[in-house]
Amino acid sequence: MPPSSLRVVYAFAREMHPKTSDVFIQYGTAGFRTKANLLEHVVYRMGLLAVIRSRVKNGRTIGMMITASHNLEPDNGVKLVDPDGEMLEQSWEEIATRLANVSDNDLESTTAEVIKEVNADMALKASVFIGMDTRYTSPRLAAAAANGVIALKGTPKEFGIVTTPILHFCVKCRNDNTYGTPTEEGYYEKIVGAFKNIRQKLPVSGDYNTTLYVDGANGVGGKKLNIIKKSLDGELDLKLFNLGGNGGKLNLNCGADFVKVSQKPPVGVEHAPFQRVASLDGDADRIIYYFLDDQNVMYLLDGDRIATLLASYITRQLAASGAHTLRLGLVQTAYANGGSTKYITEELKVPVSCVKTGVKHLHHAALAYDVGVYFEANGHGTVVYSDNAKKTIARIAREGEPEQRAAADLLLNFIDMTNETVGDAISDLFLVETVLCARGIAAPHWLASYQDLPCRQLKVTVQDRNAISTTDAERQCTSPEGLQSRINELVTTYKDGRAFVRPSGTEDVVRVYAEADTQLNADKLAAEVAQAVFELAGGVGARPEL
Ligand code: G16
Repeated sequence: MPPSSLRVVYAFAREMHPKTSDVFIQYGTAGFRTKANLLEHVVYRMGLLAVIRSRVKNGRTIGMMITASHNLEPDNGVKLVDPDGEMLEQSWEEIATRLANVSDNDLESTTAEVIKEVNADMALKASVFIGMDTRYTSPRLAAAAANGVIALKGTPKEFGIVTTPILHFCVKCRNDNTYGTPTEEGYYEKIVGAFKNIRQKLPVSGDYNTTLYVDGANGVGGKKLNIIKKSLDGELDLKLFNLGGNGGKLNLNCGADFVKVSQKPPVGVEHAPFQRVASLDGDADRIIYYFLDDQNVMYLLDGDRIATLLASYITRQLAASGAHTLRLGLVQTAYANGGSTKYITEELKVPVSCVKTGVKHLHHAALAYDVGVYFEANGHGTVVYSDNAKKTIARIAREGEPEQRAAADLLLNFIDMTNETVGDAISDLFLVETVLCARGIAAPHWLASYQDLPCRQLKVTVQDRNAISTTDAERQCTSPEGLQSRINELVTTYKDGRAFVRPSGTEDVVRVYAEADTQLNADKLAAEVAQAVFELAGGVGARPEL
């Protein structure tokens, strides 16, 4: 494409998606996220960038997802998906931020600059897959995305309303046809098909029962499970709640983030004692389990629990199949409960690494293992298998001793059931249900594997959340001055105390995490740290209360 034809980039921007706000916006933990009415020009520009990225990747397909995932309804967002279905390469985040913030008048020249900088061959074809969540603002933004793609003569393909992980899956399949078929149906065939296959081999046993309640967060995940439910032939009896009707609002007092952070059951879900419930978030890239006992006390089975459940099952299957050379490792963030990390290292004897918040960081670290299990405590995670692991397991399934073959064969189904591109609530749900069924256990048994330290998460609003900077996988805070030493002082006054603060990359807040020996102490420590943030980092609004 000759540079003169970039004129259309400016024309589209001025005519259809003008920049109407001067609020600076940054590519954060999972793309751009803010109030939906501030995003149209940003999404249009990301359409341009997706085309450039596709050309830099030799015409391979790039994904664009319109979603603000766990955020409330008035927000929206956009993120780019790389050809292997992974999050956008981090070095491009700065380019994305630059392009999103220039004035309309500078857009044409900045686009030309970026093309030159990344050495994109604009004569190549470019392909962009676009998906969106159920927010009422999403269709308009998806149209802006498509216009961005068209402005640079790329080919957009719109998937309509899909979960974020379905879009990641389709991008991967489009670029690697050995992974599956790049359609929503192709996703169901692979993930649900593998679950049904595995169920043929693993009869229901012990205390496991096939009924699962699901909190759909009034988002897209519940709707897709409603489609899947019809094909499950009783292998799993899904009872679905919060499907978006009856006035239920997206992520409001329900969904994985609400359940994890508030440590309360969601509204809109029926409860039966000891019945396990899976809570999804708005775009179904996170999942949390919980149950209530006969006194209505709630027990949370969060991302750490899911990670340990999956890691221990895979470890056993690898041992049973004789694949001793394959190295399994687990990746967590600073939010991982101290109880889980102790259990992983001391009981499971699995290597564990800690990285910064954000699936992009976890995913990358997990690739260092033959089998990398990664989960954030908030329920965002999956398992990735190296080519070597897949080949080794497939070889054993063909050539091993009969018992080894059976274990390897189950693992192959397990791998097929896994969406390796990103954390996926639906795929994770089937993985968890498979392991619980294989072990013949109910949720209380799962919970008993280790004890969590009581913890609390809070949010503090400050003038500029970037006043907080961190190091050591966000466990230490380097600015503002004096905050870390204050946190250190506070932590030492509590038994088993631990706390950290970090700026959110998806909401305009500073997050505070604390754990201690009792819930009361964890709550107090979190509140004291929140006050320190408020005082030293320019808090606005009401001072956090003790
Ligand atoms: C996104 C990211 C997650 C992250 C979460 C919160 O989740 O994908 O990795 O843990 O935001 O991030 P922060 O604390 O920076 O706001 P989701 O489900 O909203 O896409």
